[in-house]
Amino acid sequence: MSQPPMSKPLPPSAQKIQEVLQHLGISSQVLELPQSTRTAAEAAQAVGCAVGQIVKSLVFRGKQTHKPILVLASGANRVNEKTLARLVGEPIEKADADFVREQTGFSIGGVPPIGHIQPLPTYIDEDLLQYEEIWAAAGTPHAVFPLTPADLVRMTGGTVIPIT
Ligand code: 5CA
Repeated sequence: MSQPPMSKPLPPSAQKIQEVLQHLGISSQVLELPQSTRTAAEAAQAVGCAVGQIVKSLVFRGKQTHKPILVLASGANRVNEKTLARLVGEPIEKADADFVREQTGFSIGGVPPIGHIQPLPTYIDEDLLQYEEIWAAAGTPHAVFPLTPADLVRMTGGTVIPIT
């Protein structure tokens, strides 16, 4: 596992994402930054991109089945829960912090689009597809990685939808 020279080892959650990327054949390097990347706005500021280029990994929960749903939304967008409910086939609600950790293995602010403890049904905001490069969380609130929208679709097997 090669790191750039002089860089510190990644914390375990970020290292896991680096390894998942390598397994998937994606050459992207996870960056552990001194600045917070906990929110989309902070992540955009930290990497110097538009907030719309940040991939928010949002976990929802089916109100009836309690099944998890992962939505990968542009940092610029709010998810329309009615649209999502229609797609999922049941009313949904925003997951709480415990549910997010139980279902993904990661804490809010660092939830990545891949590498969860189980596969999650995944929906991808079509607005992310307009960018050449986007950035996603890599397991911690200080770790991110760049990727293309095509990589995001391929690595998650997610369904691209209008989310707003
Ligand atoms: N690291 C950045 C992107 S690189 C990140 O994780 N952004 S995020 O948008 O995907 O994650 C923060 C999101 O977690 C918020 O948009 C919000 O939807 C959700 N969130 C924050 N606090 C809570 C909370 N207490 N309960 C449930 N969801 C929360």
